Amino acid sequence: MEPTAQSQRQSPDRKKIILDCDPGHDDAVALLLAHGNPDIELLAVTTVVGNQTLEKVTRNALAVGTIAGITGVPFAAGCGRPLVRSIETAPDIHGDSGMDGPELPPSAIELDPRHAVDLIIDTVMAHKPGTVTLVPTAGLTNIALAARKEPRIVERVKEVVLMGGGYHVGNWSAVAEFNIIIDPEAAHIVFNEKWPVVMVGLDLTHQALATPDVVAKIAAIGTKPAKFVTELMDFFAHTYKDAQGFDSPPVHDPCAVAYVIDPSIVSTRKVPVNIELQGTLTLGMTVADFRAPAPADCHTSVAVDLDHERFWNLVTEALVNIGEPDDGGRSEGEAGANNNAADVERQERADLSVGGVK
Ligand code: PIR
Ligand code: CA
Repeated sequence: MEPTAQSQRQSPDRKKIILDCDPGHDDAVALLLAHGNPDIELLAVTTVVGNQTLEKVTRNALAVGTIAGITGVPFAAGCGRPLVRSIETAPDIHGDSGMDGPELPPSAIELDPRHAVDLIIDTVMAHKPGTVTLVPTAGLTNIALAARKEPRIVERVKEVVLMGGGYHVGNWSAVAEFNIIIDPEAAHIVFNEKWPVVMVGLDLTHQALATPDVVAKIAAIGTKPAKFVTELMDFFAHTYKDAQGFDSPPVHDPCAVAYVIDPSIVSTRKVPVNIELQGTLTLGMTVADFRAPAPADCHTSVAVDLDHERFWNLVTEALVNIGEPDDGGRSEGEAGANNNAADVERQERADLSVGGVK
């Protein structure tokens, strides 16, 4: 039987996440995936300096939330600079706005007055222990400060599933990844607290390529949010080609969300990981020690292999579920709650195009 928009509705025990991000082309896709997937309950969206200044990435987050029709989810701005180092942004990859390419609408979402660190703490403390997953897809400044300001969150958080690092790959230096190297001290704090940490690093995310057939499937959905994603991917493809010689751009951040939705899409390996803070050539390296079986108290693991087809199906299905938020198909801002004829038709079109026999 074909799934309908109805059967795509929220499951009873959705996974609660806080997305801490710096949109960012791939952060935008991560936010759309989190919002549009029926198994995720997005509790809060927080921003931090990274791909661009705090002001720019916060504006971008609000614009993505507006395009997706997100309501009832608090958005809060966090740290405007790393703990110790000076600000380093990535305009060569993400452009001057931090999310160059598509035109951005004015925000229909009002920013929460709290600092992101306080929103993270309030949200974790307001929920039962072991129920909230933190999903950082940017530098770890907010998360590190939250752990320092309210240490009780460390035991309370279910796990930290972060996009960052790489056990064999770097992108901002030969051995370091951007999200870690821009605030290595914050990363050190996060990796050394005793909460479970899943590092979804470049080893994994370089498998999440937005190939032309993937982008064509997204374009075929035909909605404004889907078109927005294709425009993001178009810009990202060009900068990734110019800066790093990729034929198709790796879409890092939604991989962390995909792991939360369905861990079977991302294989992981338990291994001790620590952050290089002293190295002259290796600052910010995520050093994983694979020499022996991981000790029993090891609380870190790294992502290894991605199921490319199922990953992109999740992204595509989320966009189908989001539908056309402006056309009246959406009420109350519940992910996947659309249930009009146009949505059913879109779902059917996507069923034909996603992962189908070629
Ligand atoms: C991507 C990013 C930064 C630099 C490059 N070259 C590519 C951003 C993405 O948003 C992602 O979270 C992470 N940092 C990948 O390094
Ligand atoms: Ca990011």
